[in-house]
Amino acid sequence: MSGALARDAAAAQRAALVADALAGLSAPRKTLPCKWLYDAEGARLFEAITRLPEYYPTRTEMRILEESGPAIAEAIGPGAAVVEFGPGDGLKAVQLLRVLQAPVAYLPVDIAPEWLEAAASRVAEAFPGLPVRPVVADFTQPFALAGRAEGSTTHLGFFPGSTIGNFAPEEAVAFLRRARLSLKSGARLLLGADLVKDPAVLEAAYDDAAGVTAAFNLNLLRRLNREAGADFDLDGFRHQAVWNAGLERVEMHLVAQRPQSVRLAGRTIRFAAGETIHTESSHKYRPDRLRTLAEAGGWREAAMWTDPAGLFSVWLLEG
Ligand code: AVJ
Repeated sequence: MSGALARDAAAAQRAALVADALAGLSAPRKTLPCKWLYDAEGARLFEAITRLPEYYPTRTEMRILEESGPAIAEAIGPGAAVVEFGPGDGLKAVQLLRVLQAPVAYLPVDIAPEWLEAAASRVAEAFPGLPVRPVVADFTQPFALAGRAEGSTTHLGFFPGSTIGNFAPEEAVAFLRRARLSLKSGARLLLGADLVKDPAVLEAAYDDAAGVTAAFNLNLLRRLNREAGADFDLDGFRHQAVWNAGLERVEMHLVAQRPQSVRLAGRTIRFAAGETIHTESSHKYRPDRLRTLAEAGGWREAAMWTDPAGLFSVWLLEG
């Protein structure tokens, strides 16, 4: 991107952050969209989270892709063009492409060009002959893929990590519908979904002993101070992860430790002691529930793989 374009994009992003923060922090139950957790420092902290002993999803999903690799490859068949939604560091794509039979292209989709770059170069390095075509798009909105990739039989959507769990159920259905349209007819979707389990295991995964997840959550306030001109006192808030049994999700909150006022974009936001900002929901699924969600989104189950302990699931859906 040219300097001017990059500056425009950064300014637009800051304006969107301020608008989201004002809306979320004026609501009766304060909230901030979890997508803002991922600035450069947030992305670095998330990578550190994926290596924590308590955070089982990343390594469990990688293990499923590895150990069920032959079955997954068999179910998918040769000639797939892999379209990954939110590729992160590209490591999961490398693992998937390693097991697939003769994949024909890799199309990472993300709103942030600098992230696409990281995933694209990692995959290009691991598979020198494979066409890699990054797509800059917000996959929480409808987007179009230009034509069908290089002689592929079909597009294979890839949405790992249980990122789908950050959506409320109705948003997840909307995402699944849009994904089906974007991927076009005959598409399939390989979807990672974290499973309901012992709340103690879940809460530890989102509140680790080393405090990395706490730092990840609190970094959102640091970002608001830097990019939205806010004056949050970081010592005034504490990280909290709670299992919401009714909604079957882990919620991250930032809890005000005492009454306080914060300035943000010319407004004053007041906090009572103990009041929280809800910063993320991570929904966990029972297989039946995921099936119902997939069907509401226009997909049906072709196959499902899990690890021996039943912690995490990988689904192959067909449109
Ligand atoms: C990247 C959305 C899958 O919900 O488990 C990790 C993000 N938040 N620890 C998740 C996250 C706190 C993660 N996802």
